[in-house]
Amino acid sequence: MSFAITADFIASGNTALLAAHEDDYAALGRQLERRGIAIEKLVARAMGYSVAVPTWGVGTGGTRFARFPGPGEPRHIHDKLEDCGVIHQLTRVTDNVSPHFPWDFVSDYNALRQEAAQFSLGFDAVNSNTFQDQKDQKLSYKYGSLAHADKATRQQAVEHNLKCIEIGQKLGSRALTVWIADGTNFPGQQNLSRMFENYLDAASQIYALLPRDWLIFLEHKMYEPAFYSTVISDWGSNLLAAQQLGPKARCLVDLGHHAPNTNIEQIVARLIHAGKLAGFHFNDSKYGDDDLDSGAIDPFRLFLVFNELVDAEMRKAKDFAPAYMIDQSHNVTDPIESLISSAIEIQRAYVQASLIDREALAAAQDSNDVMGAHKMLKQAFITDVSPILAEARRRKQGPLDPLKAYRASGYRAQKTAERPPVAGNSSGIV
Ligand code: AFD
Ligand code: MN
Ligand code: MN
Repeated sequence: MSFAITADFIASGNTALLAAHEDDYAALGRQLERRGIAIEKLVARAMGYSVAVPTWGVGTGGTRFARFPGPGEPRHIHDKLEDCGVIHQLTRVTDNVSPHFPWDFVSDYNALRQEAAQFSLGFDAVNSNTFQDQKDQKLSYKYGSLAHADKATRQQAVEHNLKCIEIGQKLGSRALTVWIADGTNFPGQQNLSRMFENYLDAASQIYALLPRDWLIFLEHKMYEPAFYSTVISDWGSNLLAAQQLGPKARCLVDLGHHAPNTNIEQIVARLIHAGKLAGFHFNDSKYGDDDLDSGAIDPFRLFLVFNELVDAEMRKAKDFAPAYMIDQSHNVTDPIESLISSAIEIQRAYVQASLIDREALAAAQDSNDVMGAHKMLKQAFITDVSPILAEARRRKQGPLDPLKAYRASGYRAQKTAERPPVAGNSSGIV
């Protein structure tokens, strides 16, 4: 029988922290009341929020230089689900996982769905992988996949995506996320227009076979592994592709996939306007696709993204139903700690953005009260909503302090004993 964190353990941890929490919660409640905000409404919003965890995020990540495996790493999708279960148990905000294939291939997906349900987990978007060659694969993706110059290679990549959909249907998923690494490293290596057309042709074959209630999420990324040109490099190319494919195609925003200093929240606003926002891969970065923990580097930017999202939600923007997912690489931390912390930071940004009085903000904007409008955003951002997040967790039988509970549980040490290290796995990505 493998080790698990119990409800009793969480409850007894909370007992010791309860008096201080109640004090903080009451104080914040009084402060918000003076600002005309009912704290209960915010707790309800925090309780209703959910963000999916990527199955690949619970393994230790790395760079192209090295990977330093951590103790007790998950060896396969079954261990990954167990770890994702703990993240949900301790945050009460990550009730879905986003699997990646072929990394998470198994023989029985109905059984996998049951297994996930035992951890109160469901499945979010399925991710295809045509950026690596797999063992026994007929044609190589070295020079591309859906945009490859060779038709048979494009076809192979289409078939892999169709297989992902088939698996996703068994798992209860409703979307396919497609990120391709296709691009070039040398000017002249390929015809830039033809690559895009090849991509559109291949993607439309996947689109044509999407189940009725499914969406396809197209993920853009400016560079890496291609360093001169990438086929779906930015939100412009992404939007063009999504528009050409049809209403079930939407654009996924990975926060790390833009040029430095790009105004990501404005891109989000544009995609909302077009009814084409698929959702997010949350992470944080300083220089590029760093895949650092959400809110670790620039929490204000995360907040500004949520400002657009809450605004769209409040005004009931058309076709607005974003899928929230995390996409991070945890190279120097325990991935479970990083994902716990990130999920809470994302939920925090959502609650902070919910503090804004939208009518008052619009009035300030209409009268060109620049400082007044700016201060409304800033005041929301600097409000410490931690007691609201803690209360939301407590009401769902979660811990007041998830990191403290995780460390005290001894989960990692237990798993280190249960999971012998996998030999020979030194690749940078998980
Ligand atoms: C890429 C993308 C993407 C992909 C992942 C694989 O962000 O979402 O699935 O890395 O690890 O950079
Ligand atoms: Mn991503
Ligand atoms: Mn990425």
